[in-house]
Amino acid sequence: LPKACIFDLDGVIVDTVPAHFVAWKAMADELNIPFTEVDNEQLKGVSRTESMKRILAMGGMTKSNIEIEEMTTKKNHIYVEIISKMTPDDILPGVVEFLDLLDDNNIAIALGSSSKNAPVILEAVGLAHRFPVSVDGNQIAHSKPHPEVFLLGADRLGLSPSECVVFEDAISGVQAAKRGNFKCVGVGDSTVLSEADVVIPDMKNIDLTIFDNL
Ligand code: B16
Ligand code: MG
Repeated sequence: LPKACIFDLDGVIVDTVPAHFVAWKAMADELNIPFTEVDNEQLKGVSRTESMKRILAMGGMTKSNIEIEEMTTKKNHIYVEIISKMTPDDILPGVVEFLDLLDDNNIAIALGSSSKNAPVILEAVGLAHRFPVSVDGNQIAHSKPHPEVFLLGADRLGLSPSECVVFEDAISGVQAAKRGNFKCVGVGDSTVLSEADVVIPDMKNIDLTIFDNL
């Protein structure tokens, strides 16, 4: 068994992926850049500024840093408006049961999210106390696929990457885990997350056998 599990937030613990998509879609529409849920896969796990740059690149556009800052601020207002209504009902199915199972087996729990909104979201859904080690977008210089967020998490746990398993729903997050020498469970579509060591469709009904194939 691993000594710890490090969880991504958006798309693994809470159902915020649709909210990010709606907010980015509003920005893309303003710029007349076509933007679909398939395009959105490329933004998952990626920082706010880098996400904006990727949308502009999809439309073959460039903007000044000031304009990018204005657009990301606007996107975040739309996003925060949606997440301000979050409750424990927005925790993804199976998550609480799996956290309980890890606790029962003395496997440590940490958060590794690119999101600067992570602390607010954890409070809103009532899970802040479940993540004594919590690394988020406010504490890192490099967003996924850079491994910094997970390496900092392992460091705070006092563990090496090989003792931790990362749970991720994003291509960039799986890449970050692998680059940091972590084992990685992909949560979602196995064709999208093919670089993960094992892929599960969602967090429902997971037990400790998930670690058997890592
Ligand atoms: P924010 P995760 C990531 O969170 C999201 O997947 C990604 O869509 C978002 O752009 C990024 O956080 C930054 O979020 O704008 O709230 O700072 O999946 O790493 O938990
Ligand atoms: Mg995610």
